Amino acid sequence: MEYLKDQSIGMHKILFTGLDMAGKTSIIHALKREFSQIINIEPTKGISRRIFKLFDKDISEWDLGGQQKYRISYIKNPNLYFDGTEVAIYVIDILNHARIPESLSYFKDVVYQFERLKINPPINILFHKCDPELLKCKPNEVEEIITNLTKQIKDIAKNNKIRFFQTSIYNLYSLMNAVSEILLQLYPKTQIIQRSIEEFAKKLNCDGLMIIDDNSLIVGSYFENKSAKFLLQESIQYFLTLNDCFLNLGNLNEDDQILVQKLGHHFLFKTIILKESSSSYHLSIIKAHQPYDLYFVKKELRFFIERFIDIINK
Ligand SMILES: Nc1nc2c(ncn2[C@@H]2O[C@H](COP(=O)(O)OP(=O)(O)OP(=O)(O)O)[C@@H](O)[C@H]2O)c(=O)[nH]1
Ligand SMILES: [Mg+2]
Repeated sequence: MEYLKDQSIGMHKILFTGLDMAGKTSIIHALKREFSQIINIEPTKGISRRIFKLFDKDISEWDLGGQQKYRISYIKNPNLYFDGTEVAIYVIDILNHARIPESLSYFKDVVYQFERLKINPPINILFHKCDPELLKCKPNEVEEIITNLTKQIKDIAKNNKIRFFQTSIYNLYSLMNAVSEILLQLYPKTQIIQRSIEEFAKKLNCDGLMIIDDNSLIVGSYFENKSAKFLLQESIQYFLTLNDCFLNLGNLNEDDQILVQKLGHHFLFKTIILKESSSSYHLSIIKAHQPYDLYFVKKELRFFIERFIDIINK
């Protein structure tokens, strides 16, 4: 375990914690779009750690298995597990009413460990398993649970910076949105990036544009109106999975793109691979008018992405 700790030096440490069965590992798999792994998911034994890049920074993601025996050992050795946390993500299964008191009690323990270690990471609560079907059938019930929980969590967290999100693995966008907002807090350049995305979207005269990285994180977006926002958010997971499906069938060609005409809009989905860093970014664009412009934006897209990388690396 000391070995793991030493390796994390110089990286941003993100901690996923919560009770067993809350859905932590499923969230991580969903963001990697490893849906087949979710079906056969096993409880995490101890901790599972992964290192990935967000822009030019290494993120060390710690997924703490939530079974009671592990929770006891984390609390006994807080400096081994909680120390160095820069961002905490606490996952609560809102479907399991019976275990909510237990989850709040463990949350209290976690907050106490941060205090003991004299660290003050922003805490992000995921009210998880807010499945689309559930929100449709029982919106009031869900709202009541969440309002109650929010109040109790704020009481426990006292002065900690805390944010709340509603998520479900059945709504990939909810995870992409939550985890990107959480991680982008680490990047002071986010606002500059956002401005350059807005400028580019206006130049293309499009109604909406989203840029997504390899880990399904939204690095920036622009929406001209509510309907463009809704359509891009609802369709993004299908574009990403369709793109994965084609990647499994063969290598990506520079000219490859997915174009869809539906609901009076034109959608363009394109992956740009940066050879220098071997990372890739996905662009999703929606446009209601002059759709044929989309066929001629290849050069502009590449130019924009290169500029965007320059901003990140400066
Ligand atoms: N309905 C619903 N079920 C989910 C969701 N996310 C995860 N699950 C299910 O919740 C169960 C537990 O998921 P895990 O990801 O293993 O939970 P965990 O928090 O990693 O559990 P530990 O590793 O034991 O700490 C699995 O059966 C998942 O299919 C969700 O958004 N909605
Ligand atoms: Mg797990």
